[in-house]
Amino acid sequence: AEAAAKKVADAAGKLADEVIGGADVVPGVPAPTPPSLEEPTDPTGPLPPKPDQKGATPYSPTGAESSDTEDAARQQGEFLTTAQGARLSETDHSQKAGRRGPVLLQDHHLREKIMHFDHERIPERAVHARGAGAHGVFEGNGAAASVCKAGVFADGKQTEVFVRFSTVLGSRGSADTVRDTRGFATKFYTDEGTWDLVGNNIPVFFIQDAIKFPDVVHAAKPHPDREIPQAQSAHDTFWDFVSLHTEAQHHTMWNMSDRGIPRSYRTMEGFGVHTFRLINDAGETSLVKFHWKPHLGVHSLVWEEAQIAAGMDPDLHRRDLADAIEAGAFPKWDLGIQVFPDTVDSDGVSEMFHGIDLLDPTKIVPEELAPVQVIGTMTLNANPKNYFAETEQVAFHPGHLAPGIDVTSDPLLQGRLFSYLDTQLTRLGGPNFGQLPINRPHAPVNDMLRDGMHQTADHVGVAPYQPNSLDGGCPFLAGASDGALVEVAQQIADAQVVRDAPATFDDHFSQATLFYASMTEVEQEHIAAAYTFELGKCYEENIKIRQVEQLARIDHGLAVTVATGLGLPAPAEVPTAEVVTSPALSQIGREWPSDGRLIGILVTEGSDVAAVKELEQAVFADDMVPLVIAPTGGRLGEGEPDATVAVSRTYQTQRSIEFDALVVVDLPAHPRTDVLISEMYRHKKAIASLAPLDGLADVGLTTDSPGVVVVDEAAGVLPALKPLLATHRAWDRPDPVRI
Ligand code: HDE
Repeated sequence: AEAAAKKVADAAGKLADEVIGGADVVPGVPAPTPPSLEEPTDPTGPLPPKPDQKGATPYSPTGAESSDTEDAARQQGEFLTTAQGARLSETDHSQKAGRRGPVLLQDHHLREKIMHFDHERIPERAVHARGAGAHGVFEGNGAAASVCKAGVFADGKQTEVFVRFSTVLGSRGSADTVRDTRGFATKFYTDEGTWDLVGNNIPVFFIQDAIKFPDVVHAAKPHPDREIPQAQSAHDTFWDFVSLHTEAQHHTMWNMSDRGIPRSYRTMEGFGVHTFRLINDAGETSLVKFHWKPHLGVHSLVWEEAQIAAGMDPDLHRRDLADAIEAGAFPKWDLGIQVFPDTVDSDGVSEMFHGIDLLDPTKIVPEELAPVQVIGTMTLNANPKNYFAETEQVAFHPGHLAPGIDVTSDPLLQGRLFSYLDTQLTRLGGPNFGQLPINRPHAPVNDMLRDGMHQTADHVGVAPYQPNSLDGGCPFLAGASDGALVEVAQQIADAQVVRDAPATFDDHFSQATLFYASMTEVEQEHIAAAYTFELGKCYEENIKIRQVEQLARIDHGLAVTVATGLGLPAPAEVPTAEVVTSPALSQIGREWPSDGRLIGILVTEGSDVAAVKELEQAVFADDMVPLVIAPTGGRLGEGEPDATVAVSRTYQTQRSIEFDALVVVDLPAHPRTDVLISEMYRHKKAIASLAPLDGLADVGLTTDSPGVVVVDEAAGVLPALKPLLATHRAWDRPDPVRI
């Protein structure tokens, strides 16, 4: 082992000499100075503690020891081996009959290596293929006790979670910032069995009945002939479907709003969408809708930023999530419920609330009618160690429920209960995906499921059936008092078999009207621009005309604006629903904390390094992230060890989309930073400057523009910037060009 270690050390030394230009690389030519091997940028904060990789057991963010300490999947020993554990001395050349001869079939190492590589890919998810995951902890606050007996909600109870955020339409390699719905799926590893809350960042869905899911997805995915466009709804088949199947109009309106282009996963709300039924200790039931409320507030990109990011940084959202967690800025969400009585109304109809059908997943219940009550808080505090093992292989299922949480007859939810088991057979290759580390419950499992592809359990006993006497009757059946999942007795109507829906499902427009009417003027402008852009990408005139006519049934003014943008005649005015508003639906007009926001600090070669350092530390101290933008990489103030500042972005690698605000220390004369400032300005982001902002009239920027402040000293920057960040953007800044 010693000899081998020496060999490795020598080889590493040789490699390092070659790479950094050690002595004697070219005889007679002096060796160049080795560059510093230090990270050019300072780490932004401590990594969260991670325990050793302990075999196949999932990582535990609460530090709880798992009962399973099997070592099966662990990398053991320091030597490279075959899959069978035979040590290898060479892995660069295949065995050949002589140096120039053909390769030998007997080379097991070659065949094993290539065979495994050939099968490394699995089918991507049919929808939600692109995602990013994180581990965390959910802590209940006890407020749900009167409506739900599930232990996960008990006051102070901590439960490990794994969350996967996703886009819906794009393939695994598509961009994060496309206009789309985002998945927000949470696996709660509760003591009473795993509970999955498989939701989205939009509280309604395109369809009311699961049988329409293949239709909407086929329409929304790329055209089947050329497979264009990737990860977009801006094409004919999508608008063909949603303009014909009008129950999609409400969800489509949310997609065209700023909700379709979130600033970050950290600034998204999440929704369970369907109505669920909760059961308390006394066996009483209530109906609820689940909401996730981000502590950082709800913020979005503007469309131009989303488009730029798709090219400049298609990983913007997954990078943002991973970086924040790694820096210790753990994202948090409150989990809340809207509670509705589980009663039958005067017309003998159940699951109705203020005339809203709670079984219709295209409807919301405005928060003003049923406030969201917080029942716990989730903190994401650890990144996955292995993307494939965790984020790719995690398998969610809306039917994974803990005692106290039950489904309703929402026909969309009912169909999902079938789909999520079924799809894993293709995706994960067999029925034992529940044994994968990320999918293993943290509650004890004693099922009688046996054998099958990828079986990793070594089950004991001879009687995997019930009843039995040969295994002593084990495993035993539990009663409600032992925490068993007991079905809730429910009256199912004395009914006939039909393929139909209740009459309340026929209202496809009133809540789209409610949503649009609840938006501020600037949000309405964004919606009109989004419809105009998307329909402008369609080729078929009749599809555009039909969709504009549907918009007229939501809001005639909106329809006229979009028609004008498309060069179509204004549609006829038709009656719309009575206009009511729900202010809670708007993202603008509220103030949010500035925590976790990214602040660009723009410097030049001649900038005062001490002032930059002071600024950087002040940003950190205020729980935000400073990113210093300089002409070249490395450090500012090299040679003054106490006063150096790491450069995070160069003029070449920066782009405005990742900064929430910009601090100009000195104004460079450089075309790339001109673009930076002009985009920051156009996207209504806060700008604070220590230098006079002269010569920027071309981009519309003057020192008295809203959201632009010029300050005299570094200490004045953050007090000026934070109130501007609280509203996310300077919404009152005039639009030089429509964004
Ligand atoms: Fe999904 N959905 N879905 N869905 N869904 C999947 O399951 C499906 C629906 C949602 O990060 C698939 O394991 C049907 C609503 C999320 O792994 C698949 C219907 C909502 C994720 C599937 C719906 C969602 C999925 C693909 C109509 C919000 C990603 C891979 C009845 C409440 C989960 C997989 C992850 C994934 C089917 C509708 C959310 C094919 C049939 C409504 C967040 O089974």
